[in-house]
Amino acid sequence: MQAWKRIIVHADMDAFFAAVEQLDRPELRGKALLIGHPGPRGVVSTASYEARPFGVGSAMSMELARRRCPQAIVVPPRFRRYEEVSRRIMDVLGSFSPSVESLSLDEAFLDVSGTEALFGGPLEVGRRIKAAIREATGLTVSVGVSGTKFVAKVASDHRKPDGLLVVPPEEARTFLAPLPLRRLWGVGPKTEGRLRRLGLRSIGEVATASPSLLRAELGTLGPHLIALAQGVDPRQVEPDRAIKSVGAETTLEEDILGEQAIRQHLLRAADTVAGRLRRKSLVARGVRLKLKTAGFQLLTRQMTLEAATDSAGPLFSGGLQLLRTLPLAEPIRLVGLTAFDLRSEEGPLQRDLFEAPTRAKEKGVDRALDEAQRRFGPGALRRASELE
Ligand code: TTP
Ligand code: MG
Repeated sequence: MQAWKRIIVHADMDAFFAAVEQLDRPELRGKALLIGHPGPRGVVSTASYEARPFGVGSAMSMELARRRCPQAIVVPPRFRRYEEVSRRIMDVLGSFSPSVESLSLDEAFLDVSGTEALFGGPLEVGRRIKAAIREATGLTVSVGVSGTKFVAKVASDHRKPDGLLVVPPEEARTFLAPLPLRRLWGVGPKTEGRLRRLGLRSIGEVATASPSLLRAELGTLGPHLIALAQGVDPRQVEPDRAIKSVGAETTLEEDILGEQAIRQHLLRAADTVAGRLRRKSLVARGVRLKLKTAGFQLLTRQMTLEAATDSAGPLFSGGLQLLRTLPLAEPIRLVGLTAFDLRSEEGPLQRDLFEAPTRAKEKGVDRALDEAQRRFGPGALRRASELE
């Protein structure tokens, strides 16, 4: 048996939008659903598996879908909810590997090479991912595991819904051979037509086709398709670039002296940073203060907060605590505050079970500030403490 050089997982949620609706509204479970707007111009985002045997699915006009499946219940989409569930899914995937590349709300690649000691071999890691997603969201996912992105993706689709298929690298070519041309990445209706005119009818036939013939017909796409058909795909999983920190700093028009003066700028920076965190649905556990003296000396201090936050209050108090540890004899020309140690707000580990009762109120104030800034521009509203 050939060793696995890489273990690539592709995970794709089953009937994602429809499954979330059935999760949230038990009366919809087991029913044919069309997710989309009911009007004459409406388009189907997805159909529940109960509706699919009627020949309805994504991107079809709602009108046609309703004709084909008149008993289907039409449910308008709730994107914010799907995003929320998606964040939870991506957090779960992130607990299996730092190398997660999300392709859409419900789909991602993971490179889990080298995690065998932790999560077991290809089949075991697939099982664990499925169980962890079900546990965290109540939803089913289909998972494909192989040595390349392409084969992992085809494999996840092969046993949908709730599927798990492992294709060892040495079996990839045999696995792909009988599949239709359209399953090759980069083959749409046009390319399919060209391949057919060359007498090719399956992926297996592309795998053994003459490279020069395919190059003449398709240019560089030709050899690329042959490689894919042979199960060769060098593309790496490209992890989503994580945002490491969110900061705000101001270079002052006039140097300032002393804690009172610096406080004002600190609060403003905390508000800006908190607003940015909320817009990105992130919470921060770390806060860093940065000051530059009139003599261009850089002073920085950082600390860990008691709880992760996206509110200006805790960021400001953290900054203030740090400020008090610094010698403030010299005038200051720059004040900056940075939030770090970030995670997504909806993550399973981040929810603060023992939220302080004041937090809801804090959140209300923060939202009002966000809204005012959106409507009237930055600085539209000031906290009373800032005006003191
Ligand atoms: P898909 O993963 O393509 O479809 P799906 O999850 O609904 O079903 P499957 O079990 O076959 O994976 O897309 C994920 C979600 O993206 C889907 O639930 C709705 C949305 N979507 C659209 O809004 N329009 C589209 O054309 C497609 C393909 C998907
Ligand atoms: Mg899906």
